[in-house]
Amino acid sequence: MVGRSVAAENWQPEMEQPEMNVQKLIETAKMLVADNKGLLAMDESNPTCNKRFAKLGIPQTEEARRAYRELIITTPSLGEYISGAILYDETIHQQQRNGIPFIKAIINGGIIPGIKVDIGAKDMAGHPGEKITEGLDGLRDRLQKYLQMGARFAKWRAVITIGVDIPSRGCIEANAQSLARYAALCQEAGLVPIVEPEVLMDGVHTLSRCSEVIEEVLQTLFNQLYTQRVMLEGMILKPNMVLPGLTCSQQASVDEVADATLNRLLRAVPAAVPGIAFLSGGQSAELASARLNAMNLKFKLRSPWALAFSFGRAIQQPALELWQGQEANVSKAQQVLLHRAKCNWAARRGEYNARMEETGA
Ligand code: 5MM
Repeated sequence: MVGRSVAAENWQPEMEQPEMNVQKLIETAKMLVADNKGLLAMDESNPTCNKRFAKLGIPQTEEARRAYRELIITTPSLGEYISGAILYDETIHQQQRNGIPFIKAIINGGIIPGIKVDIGAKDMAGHPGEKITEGLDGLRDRLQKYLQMGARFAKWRAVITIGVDIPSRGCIEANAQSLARYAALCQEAGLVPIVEPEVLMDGVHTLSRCSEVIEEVLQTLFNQLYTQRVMLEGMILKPNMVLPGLTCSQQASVDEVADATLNRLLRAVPAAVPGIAFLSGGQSAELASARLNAMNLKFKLRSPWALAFSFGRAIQQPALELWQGQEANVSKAQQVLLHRAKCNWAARRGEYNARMEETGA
């Protein structure tokens, strides 16, 4: 495992890559986790977005996806609780009905635009039941294009599955190396990389099995980030919380999840990383807020990094269910979306509680 200070001391950006604006990367990374705000993941690929629409009987069309993303982006005061929004390629090219480009509206709302740049997790050759994320070919050019459009950070998601005899070393190492190569290319381009190694919740595994896997994944990942000369101060880690599998007979309390998550992260994540922005991974919106709250309550003083959020479903799902594709429901759905953003902002302060859900305040 790489020592914390070694990664920072070895970093000689001005000499090695003069064109890289190190200070800007560090500032952007800090801004993404500042003021108790967090990221809104609205980067569902078309197949994922369509699947969620289909479940609610919403048409799976480009116009429906555009209208839904307009609902999110035009939510009044969203920038008070959300620091950055992760977009999908289709979305970053779209505009509001009044012609204002989404990316301009996001920036005007005080939110930093980001972009998902992986092209998805595919079956991994020789590794039944495991995935490898693709998208490195041509990435340097795509990053330039997104930077010119106004994006200031990017995101890449690797998927690790827990099951019988998996994850394998081959899968963990290949995904860690891809994440590190993506992160190095992002920093070269001047974009802050959000590094997302997601260990899926699906399965019967216990909390302790999940803990072990996450620690191994993170140790491997930070070795690769070091090897690929990624500047830890200019990135954000987006991991999942340590949880028992969805079908495990022994579920865990909010405090147990907070303890298991932070104990493993403290072992594996260097202090130079400015922030950890958790994904929600299919947890209910309320549980994701409660668990984030517990982590901040119990560990804020001991944690070297900001403990933030980069939730997709745990912010969007209640609003999507209310919207149902109907123009008449836009304002109500926006209120619900803002409420979830505010709950997670409160959770970062350790001030989230069940009363917030009752009053909607
Ligand atoms: C794990 O998914 C990411 C976070 O969302 P949740 O909080 O809902 O778990 C999310 O950013 C994800 O990477 C995007 O939705 C893109 O996913 P797909 O599957 O469409 O590539």
